[in-house]
Amino acid sequence: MARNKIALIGSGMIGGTLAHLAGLKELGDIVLFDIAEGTPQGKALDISQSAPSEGFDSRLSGANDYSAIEGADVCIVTAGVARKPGMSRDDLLGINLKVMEQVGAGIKKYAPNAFVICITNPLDAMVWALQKFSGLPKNKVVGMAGVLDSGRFRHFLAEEFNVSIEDVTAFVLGGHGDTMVPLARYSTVAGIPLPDLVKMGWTSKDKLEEIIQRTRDGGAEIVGLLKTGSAYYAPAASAILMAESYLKDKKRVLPCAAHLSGQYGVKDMYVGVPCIIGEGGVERVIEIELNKTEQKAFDKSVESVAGLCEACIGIAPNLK
Ligand code: A3D
Repeated sequence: MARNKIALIGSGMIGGTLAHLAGLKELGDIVLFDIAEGTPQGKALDISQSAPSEGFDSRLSGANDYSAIEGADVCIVTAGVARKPGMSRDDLLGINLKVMEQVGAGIKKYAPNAFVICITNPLDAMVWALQKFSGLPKNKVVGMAGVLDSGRFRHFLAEEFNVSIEDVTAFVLGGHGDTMVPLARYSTVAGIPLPDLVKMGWTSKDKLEEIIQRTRDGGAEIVGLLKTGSAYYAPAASAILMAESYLKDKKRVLPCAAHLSGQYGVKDMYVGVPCIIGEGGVERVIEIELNKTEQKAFDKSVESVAGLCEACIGIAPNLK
């Protein structure tokens, strides 16, 4: 049986971490691609040399030519520029849109049957542009953000309640970061919703608000600490979870930036919603009923994503 092939487009901080995790989990053979000469080759060699200690048999290689990704089952895209202190995700739009055009052409030519996970920021607009540039089916192109945002939320909640991270679930909707919509009533500790935990005196409403705001600002907090780049361990782990669900047809229910064609009243945009990820890619978008406050926050988030897509069309009119 042939091994799966995983192509990592962009071999920077997240790309390298993705390669390491994909190797550790033996998800398949791994190709690192980048325009920077030597970077993907160097990382592939370094990680290959960790295999004897870790005991994995994935084959890793690095390349500067798109032909190396030929026949990939999964492509994870991190190519582009990351945030520096003081930059918003949206500041990256112009530069990274051009990168998505090249990446989309490369995937279209060499890996048209792949499941594509985009991580490049500003996420919701870049994944939308990448689907259009690549021409791949909409259910096979998805953005990673919700798994990371909900992961951050879960981490802060587990700390607040002093319980295992495994027993904390979190539900987030909407765009990545600032306009993320956490749904407290669907976020739980072992099935007990957060509003009930407030009633039970486990935390206060104010503290919960503080945690939600810290989750929204989670990326900026790390950018501020690192000073030279943005988060990479948790973003990589989040995308690997999505890739694994596809490759193993696990049908995990994960919050992803998925293409909406009417769900939640949104048409032809990528927004964070709960999805089932299996062998068919995004097999189902789960539509839940929102209350008034949640709907308002979701609409605001959609509005901000729409603004980014408009800005993309301003730069690349062929996206329309
Ligand atoms: P970084 O370490 O700079 O890696 C980016 C890599 O892309 C570099 O190695 C570049 O050489 C390469 N690159 C640049 N242009 C091209 C091109 N045209 N073709 C191929 N490769 C190219 O960044 P990173 O790995 O830390 O972050 C990558 C992206 O992920 C950035 O846009 C971040 O903003 C984004 N990011 C998203 C999240 C989400 O949750 C959505 C979280 C963290 C980072």
